[in-house]
Amino acid sequence: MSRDTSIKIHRRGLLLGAVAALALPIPSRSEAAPRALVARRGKAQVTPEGYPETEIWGFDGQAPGPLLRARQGARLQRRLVNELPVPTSVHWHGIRIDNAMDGVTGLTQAPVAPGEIFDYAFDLPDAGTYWYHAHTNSYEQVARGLYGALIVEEADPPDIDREETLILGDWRLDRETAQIADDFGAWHDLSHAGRMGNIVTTNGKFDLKRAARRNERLRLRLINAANARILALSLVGLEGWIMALDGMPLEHPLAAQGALRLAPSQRMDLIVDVTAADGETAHLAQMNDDGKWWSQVAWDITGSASSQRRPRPMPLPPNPRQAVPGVKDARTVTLAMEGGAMGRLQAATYAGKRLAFRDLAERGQFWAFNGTVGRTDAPLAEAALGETLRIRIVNDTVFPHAMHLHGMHFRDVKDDGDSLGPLRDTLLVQQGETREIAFVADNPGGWLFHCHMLAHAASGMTTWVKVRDG
Ligand SMILES: [Cu+2]
Repeated sequence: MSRDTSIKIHRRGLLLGAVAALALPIPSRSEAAPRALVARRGKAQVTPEGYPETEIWGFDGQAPGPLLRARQGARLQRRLVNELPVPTSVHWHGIRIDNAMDGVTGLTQAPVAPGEIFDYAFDLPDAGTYWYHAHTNSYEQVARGLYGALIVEEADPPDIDREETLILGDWRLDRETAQIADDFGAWHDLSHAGRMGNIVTTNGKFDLKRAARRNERLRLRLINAANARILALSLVGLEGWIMALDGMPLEHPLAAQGALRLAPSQRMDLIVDVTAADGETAHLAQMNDDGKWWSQVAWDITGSASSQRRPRPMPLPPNPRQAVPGVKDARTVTLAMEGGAMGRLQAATYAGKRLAFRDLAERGQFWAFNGTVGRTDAPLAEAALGETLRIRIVNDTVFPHAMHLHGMHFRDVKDDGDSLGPLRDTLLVQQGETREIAFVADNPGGWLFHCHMLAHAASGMTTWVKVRDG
């Protein structure tokens, strides 16, 4: 029996959990409590050495939080312990998860109050690069540092020398004190491009330095944990391939050339060879539109791993359920995005009332989906279990938006369904652009669908999709 089938059976078992619970043996007292993941205050050296430390909120007091690693098919369990002064929750971004574990307060769970706990336990059906982050007032909590990497290892991993997980964060710090600017929800951020920082870190460090050898083969797992910043990255002294996007392997890896664009919450797995010579420095760089670049991560090259480069890598092993069949005949739902500064939104419905744009603005609400601000009781769409659904996203605003679907990955639809893009969980939709996505609604429950520019999500760009249970 293939692993694919056994996972499906296990998932089915989970769905029946509510009914079957009475028949299950009561866990013995000796059963250990899950490992803790403590949301609490901490300090971090976000700025270069010599500058003051920054007070952050982080999982286990660190930003980023601990790197979580598990094998594909394993079950991950963590007890969230909330030692923050405010309620919180954890979303396991990109995991095709049991709905009750998705961490969205108000939709899949109640907020975890200060001093309280919540036990997360879920299966990991897919290998790949994922991350976890607070999903309660996330425009503030993620900006304060409540995020970390979640790596799910393939049973049959690629042949590399070593891997590095690189999680990029964007901090808005007061230039005098190096403390986080507490202007969360500032109207300019809500109504324009979101909360941009003034320092971009890798694994919490402003200038991450590493060592490598010539012709060494590295797997780089890139994660954009920024609130709103779309990263344009490039490789200097490294050459290789894009192997996976948002955790999901590409059937045909792409050459990693030019600007590697990573919208908020997106991930990219690269396999790269060090082509810089002994004594040189290789870089993961940020670049601007003019092609100018500056170092984000630097690898000092000493010695060589082999005398020549290795052959091109094989694609990563596919995850289960990567196919999206029946797209051409699938039902299509439209999501019209409007609002923001310099937009055309005249009025929209907010909390059941039709309000003019200036009245919405007074309430800090600047964006609408299909004429409605924020999540309502009724979902954007309700799908039958297993139905393939298309969503046409019309961006009638002058800003790009990174649309993230919880619980299921989608493909973007090209040529009216004749070709499909890579399987992803977050799609960057540029200003004025119309894009279409399609996914198999095979995960029952209520799933958030929102902009991952987190200030936008808090200012109207949040809706949800309901998948019926059978
Ligand atoms: Cu947005």
